[in-house]
Amino acid sequence: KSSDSSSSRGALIVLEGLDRCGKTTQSSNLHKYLEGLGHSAELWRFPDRTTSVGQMISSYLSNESQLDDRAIHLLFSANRWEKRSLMESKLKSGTTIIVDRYSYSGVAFSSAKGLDFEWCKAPEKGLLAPDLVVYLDIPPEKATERGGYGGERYEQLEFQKKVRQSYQALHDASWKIVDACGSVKDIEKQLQEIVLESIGLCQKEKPLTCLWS
Ligand code: T5A
Ligand code: NA
Repeated sequence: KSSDSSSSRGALIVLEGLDRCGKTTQSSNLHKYLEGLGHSAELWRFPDRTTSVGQMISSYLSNESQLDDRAIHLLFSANRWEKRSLMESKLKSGTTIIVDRYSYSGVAFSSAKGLDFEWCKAPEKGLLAPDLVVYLDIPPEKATERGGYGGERYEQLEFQKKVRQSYQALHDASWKIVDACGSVKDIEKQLQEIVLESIGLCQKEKPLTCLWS
């Protein structure tokens, strides 16, 4: 099989974890690193607050509006569905996409509120499955000590403890758990290694699949 990178697809790389685990820092550094190596790569994030659905989510997260738990869950999912076809075409054209939060956040945060786990997973079915999920693992107590904590709706210690348990029920073979308590540089090095490996597999024509596979 061909490993010619000009005709092969990009990788879908997702970063997950509790609030303040360092996803944004790491996904941005990773994006710069891949571009520096000459890869075609984009940095995405969910919620994507730029769309009209995203603006409803943003207002909910900053406590400016109230929504039923199931309604906000479905909005988070809709916010991923509205980007699905663009995601697929980018990946097929050879662009690697690094995504800061994805369906796993959707399920982990909503099920931590007490919603049924399978009900939470259902609307994500059919979205593209990541090639790699990097879970930045931080004890909830440690995350609260980081900059800017407490500004948004879900940034509360007891809730984050439940979110961490929900995440543990979502692990599958595509996950790599990385200790998020090390230095930014240390974590960055680990990510670079596992991400390059994942991009390499996609260049060898690993098929694109859908959740929940
Ligand atoms: N949500 C999201 C749902 O409920 N359902 C869904 O479907 C989705 C997609 C918003 C909220 O929405 C929920 C989850 C969230 O509660 P968000 O906008 O991504 O999601 O908000 P956060 O995840 O909280 O994003 P943050 O930017 O706040 O946190 P990050 O990205 O994890 O962390 P980062 O990189 O900004 O770093 C936080 C701080 O720590 C420092 C940084 O300098 C910064 O001050 N830091 C470190 N300090 C020490 N050592 C390190 N290794 C560090 N790395 C970073
Ligand atoms: Na947050």
